Amino acid sequence: MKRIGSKVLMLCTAMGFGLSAAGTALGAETLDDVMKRRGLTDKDILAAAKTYVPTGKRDEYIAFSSGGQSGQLIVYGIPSMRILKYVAVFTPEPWQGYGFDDESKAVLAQGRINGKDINFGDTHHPAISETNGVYDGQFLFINDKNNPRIAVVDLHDFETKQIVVNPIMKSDHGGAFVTPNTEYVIEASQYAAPFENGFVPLEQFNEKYRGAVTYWKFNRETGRIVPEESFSVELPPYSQDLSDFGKGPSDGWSFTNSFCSERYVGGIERGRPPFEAGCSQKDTDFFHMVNWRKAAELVKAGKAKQINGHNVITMDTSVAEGILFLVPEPKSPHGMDVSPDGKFMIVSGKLDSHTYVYSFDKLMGLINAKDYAGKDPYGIPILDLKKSLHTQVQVGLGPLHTQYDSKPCVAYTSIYVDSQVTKWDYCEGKVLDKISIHYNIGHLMTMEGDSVTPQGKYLVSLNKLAIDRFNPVGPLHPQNHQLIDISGDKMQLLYDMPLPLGEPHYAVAIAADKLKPGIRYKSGWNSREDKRSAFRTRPGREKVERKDGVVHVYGTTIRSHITPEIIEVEEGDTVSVHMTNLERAEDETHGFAIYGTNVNLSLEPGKTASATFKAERAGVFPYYCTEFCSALHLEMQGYLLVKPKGYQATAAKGAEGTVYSKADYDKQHKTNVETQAVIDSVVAYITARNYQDFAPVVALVEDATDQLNFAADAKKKSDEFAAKEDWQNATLWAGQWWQYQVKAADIGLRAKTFLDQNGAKVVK
Ligand code: CUK
Ligand code: CUA
Repeated sequence: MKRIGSKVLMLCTAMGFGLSAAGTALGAETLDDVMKRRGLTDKDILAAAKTYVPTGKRDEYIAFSSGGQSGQLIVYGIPSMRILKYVAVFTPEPWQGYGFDDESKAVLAQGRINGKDINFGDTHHPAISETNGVYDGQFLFINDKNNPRIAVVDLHDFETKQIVVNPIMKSDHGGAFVTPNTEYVIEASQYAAPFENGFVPLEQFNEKYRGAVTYWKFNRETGRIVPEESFSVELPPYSQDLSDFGKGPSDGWSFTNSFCSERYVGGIERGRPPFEAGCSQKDTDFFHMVNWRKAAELVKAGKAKQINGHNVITMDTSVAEGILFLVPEPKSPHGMDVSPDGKFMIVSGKLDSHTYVYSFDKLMGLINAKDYAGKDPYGIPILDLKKSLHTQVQVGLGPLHTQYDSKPCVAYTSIYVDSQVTKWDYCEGKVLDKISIHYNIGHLMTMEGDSVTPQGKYLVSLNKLAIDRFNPVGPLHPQNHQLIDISGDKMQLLYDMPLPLGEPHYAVAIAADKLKPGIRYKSGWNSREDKRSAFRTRPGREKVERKDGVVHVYGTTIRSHITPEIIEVEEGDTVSVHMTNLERAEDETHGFAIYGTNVNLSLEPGKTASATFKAERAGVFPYYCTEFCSALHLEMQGYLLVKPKGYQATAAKGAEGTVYSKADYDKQHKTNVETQAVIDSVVAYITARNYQDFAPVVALVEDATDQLNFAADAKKKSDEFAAKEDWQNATLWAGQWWQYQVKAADIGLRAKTFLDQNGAKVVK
C-alpha cells in the first residue's frame, strides 16, 4: 500500500502538480469554476456553507423523526441532514437483528394484540424524556397509531426496550408526549371504539363507543413503563387528536383536541354522506382539558373502574370530581401546542385560516368560577370560546402544527393548504414572516422547540409531497424534509432531504452534546433487558450442551473467528445459539447468520444475543459473520451440520488440506518476528506520548493489548508444537499468532494517527 502511495506521489511531482498550490494547479477548480460548472448562485453557496458539515466533523443537533408506516424511527443530524440510523421499533429490522434474535423477538412479542404478532406500526410522534421541561436525552417514546401502542427507546444504545399495548383503545394519535419530569407518557385515542374487544353495532355509537386518554407511568430507574400504575380517563366518542402536557403554570393539566365531535358514523355505501362531510358540519369541535394530577390521585383513592385489567376513570367520575372540561376550538383542528412558558395553548383548525391562542389563566378563571357555556351530551362542562381566547391570528389556509422559537412570543405554524410556514407573534397576535415550502407541510420542528427552552436556529418542514423535487424513482415518492434557517428575521430555505422509509409525521431535535450513547456493552450483555445475559460466554468456555431437549450452543465471536466453528446436531433438534461478542473495540460489530434459518444476529461489542430454531431437516448449513469486520472477515465462518436421525459416521478421517513443513513454519516465524518489531516501534511511539489524555486512544490501547495477549497465547501453542516438531500445527498456530499481531498493529497505527492529528505531546 505504502509503495503504491509513494509511486502515485512521484508521478504527480513528475507531472508538475504542486501539492501546496491547489487552486491554481492544472485540474484543480476554483470556487468560481465550480459555481459556473454547476450553475450555483451566491445564495446556493451560502445555503451550502450553512448546512455543510466537513468530513470528520459532527452535527450540532440530532433529530429523531417518526418513520411513519415503516414502524421505525429515523435519526439524522442537523444541519447536515445526514441520516445516522433507523432505529427498529415496531417492525423487524435485520441489520440490528431486531426481530431475528430471541431477545428482540421478546420485545416485539410485548406488542402482540389479542395474541397476534403485529409486525407493522404507524409511528407518528416521538417524544424525548424531559427533566424540568428540558430535554435530558435519556429516553424516547413513540406511538403507533394503527395499533394503539407506545414504545420506549433507551438513548443509551438507541434500542427499543419495551412496547406497551393500550388495553382499551383500537387506535391512537395524541401520543407520545411527556410530563415535564417524564412521570407520565400520554397516549390519546383517535377513532372511537368500544373499550371491550367484542362486536358493538354502530347504532350504539353514542352510548358504547368511547375515546380516552391514557397516562402511562414511566419509571426512570428501570427505564420502563409500569402498566399497573398507569390509568386512562374516559372521553366522549369525539375522535380525539393531538395532545400536549401543560408546563409551568399549566403543569398538572393535559390538553387533547378532537375532530368530529358531531359523532358522525359515516356509511357512504349505505347512502349516507361520507365521514368528511358529516364530521365537519359544526363550526367548532372541542379540546379536552384533563387535570391529570388529580386524576392520578383519584386512581390512588380507588375511584377508577377496572376495564380489561386497566384503571379507567369514567366520564361520570370525571364530571363529579371536576377534572374534565371541554373547550370549543375551530373545526377539524389539528395541532395542540402549549407555549414554552405554559401560559398558552395554541390550536389550529385545518378548515380555518386562524390559529387560536387560549389563555390558561382565562381557562382556569372560568373553571374556578364554574362559568360554563353549557354541557355536552355526557354532562361534561363546556367553557366559552370567546372568554377563554387570548387572541386569534390569521396565519394562512390550513394551519396545522405550531413550534416555538428561542425568541419570546415567536412561533411557527405549518400551513398545509398554502404550503407555507408562517412565523408569528402569539403575544401580540401578528404575522412576522412567511416562507413557501414544497409541498403541503404537515408537522414542523424547531430545535428543542416543544421544550421549555426552545433553541431556535433551524426549522425542519416535514412535507407530505415531494412531487418534482428529486430525481424520479417511480410512482411512490420519497418524503421531503426541508431545512430552514430561522436565526434571522427572514426565514431562509437551505436544503431538501429525501426520506425514503415511510411518512414521518412528527420529529424532535436535541442538542447533540446532550446525548451520551455508549460505545460498548458490559461483557455478555442482554441489551434488550439491560442485564447480563444468562447465556454470556467467556473466551475459552465455549461449549455445546444438551438440556431439556434443546441443544444450547454457547459461542463467541472475535476478529476473525466464530467459536465453535463446527456445530453438530440431529435432525429434529431444537437449537439455541448464544453468541457473545468478545470485542471491546469501538465499532467492532460482528454479525451471525445461518443459511435457511432466518437467523441474523447483530453483535455489537460486549453483546450476547441468541437465536432459537428447529433443525427441521438434515443438511449442511454454513454460517458466517455478516459485518465486514477485518481483513479476514470472509474467513469468519462455520458449519452447522444437521445429521439424519441415527446417522453413524462411516467415512474415514478426511484429508487435512495443505500439509506444512518445517520450511513453512520457519517462513511464518520469521514474518512474525519482523511484525513484532513494527508493533514494538508503534508501542514505543504511543507510550512516549501523553496518550492517556485521549480517551479514544486509551480504548484503542486496551483493545491492542487484548489482541497481543491473544497473540501470546497462539505463539505459545505454536512453540509447543514446534518443540514436538509437529510442523503442521506449529505452522497453523504461527499463522493465528500473526493474525493477532496484524490486528494489534492496525489498532496501534490508528492510535498513532489519532495522536498525530490531535496534537499529542512527547512526555519521555
Ligand atoms: S399528525 Cu401527521 S401531519 Cu399524526 Cu401529528 Cu399532523
Ligand atoms: Cu466478524 Cu466479519
